[in-house]
Amino acid sequence: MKGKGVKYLLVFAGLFFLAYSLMVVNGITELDANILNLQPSVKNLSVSPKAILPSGGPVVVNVEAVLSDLNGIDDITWRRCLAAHESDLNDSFEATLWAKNVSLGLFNQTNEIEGRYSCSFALNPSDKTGRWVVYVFARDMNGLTAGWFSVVSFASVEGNIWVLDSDSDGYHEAGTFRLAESKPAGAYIRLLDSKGVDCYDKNAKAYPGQILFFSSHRGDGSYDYNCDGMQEKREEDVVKSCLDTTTTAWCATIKSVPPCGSAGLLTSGTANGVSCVCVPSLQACR
Ligand SMILES: [Ca+2]
Ligand SMILES: [Ca+2]
Ligand SMILES: [Ca+2]
Repeated sequence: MKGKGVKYLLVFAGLFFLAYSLMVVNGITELDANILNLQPSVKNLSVSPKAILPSGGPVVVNVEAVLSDLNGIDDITWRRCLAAHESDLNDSFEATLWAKNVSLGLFNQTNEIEGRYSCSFALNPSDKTGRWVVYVFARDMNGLTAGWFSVVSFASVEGNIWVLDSDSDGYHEAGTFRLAESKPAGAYIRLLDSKGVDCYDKNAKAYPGQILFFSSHRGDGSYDYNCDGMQEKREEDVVKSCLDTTTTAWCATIKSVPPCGSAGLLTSGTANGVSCVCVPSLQACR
């Protein structure tokens, strides 16, 4: 009975010591965080787009960065996204003008000491072209700072944008942008040299503004040769009759306007002083 009591006492003493040790350890850990003013850190995730294509309107640049501070991310009290044109920066990356200055917001907290932050700003047609330096900046409660730089090329790539013109009619296929200093392999032309967007890039006779009519489809079943989205028939009127020059007999009356590419119309012209000849022709369209 006496031996059992000692055993319980020892187990109790052991548990108490273990709990006390954990409290001390925890206490020390918390004490460390409060005493040490650790510097925040900023790490690059991404800036996109890195090169901005010419555009008639503003282009939004999205920035993502990982910020961490061993004192906890709540310790980071000042977070900014800054961007300056390179001509406004000195050699030590101090800007005389940060033309873009927006706050950096947390969107995904990884853990107590780290989170993913993002910001976005717009580059407008009125902004300077060339290189822009993006600076993500963080400062903690104790005034310790950290930052990270990246570069965005704005509208300086205009001459290096290539587009496909497979049928060589001078009009390019939509959505075929390539960025390259020299001509990529294939039927690429500079965007600067393109006359516009082709509606069908496998037939050089089909392009915006085509004035001619054709009696066979352009290659994909459509007769829209002038790229206006419609298939316009050349002959919309029903030809009533026609004199056959061989038999000098009147041809049968045409009852309806044939569809594009179909026979049924009588060609017009002058023969023997008569204003038409009786030869069936195909409906042409554009
Ligand atoms: Ca083309
Ligand atoms: Ca074409
Ligand atoms: Ca058309």
